[in-house]
Amino acid sequence: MDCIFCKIARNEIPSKKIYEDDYMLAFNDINPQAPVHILVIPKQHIPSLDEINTGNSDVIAKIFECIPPIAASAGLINGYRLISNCGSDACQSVGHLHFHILGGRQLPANMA
Ligand code: DGP
Repeated sequence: MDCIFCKIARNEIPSKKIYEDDYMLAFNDINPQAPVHILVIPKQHIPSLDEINTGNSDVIAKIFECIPPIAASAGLINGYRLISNCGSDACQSVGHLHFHILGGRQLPANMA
């Protein structure tokens, strides 16, 4: 698989890991848009939100269970934003499902 996030999940490309278990990996974004900018990915290759289904939604549930403690461990006591860009209109640039955790400053109210 020539997927950059699969390579990060396999430790073939280095990343600054925040959290890891059998199902997911959280690491710092290479181009942070906020003081805290963490990406959370499933280790299995799921291209985007559009490919979540009954066969892989257990992993998605595990990711969502882990997001609050990951945010808390990053010190995001005043809140954070969770984003997943899906497809070209949303400017998804890496074709491996990922969730951006953004925080550490007041974020703009209008995202569009
Ligand atoms: P998106 O536009 O939603 O597909 O976001 C992809 C994010 O992935 C973008 O914020 C930059 C980040 N990214 C791309 N390549 C790498 C990499 O090799 N390492 C890390 N840590 N982040 C990457």
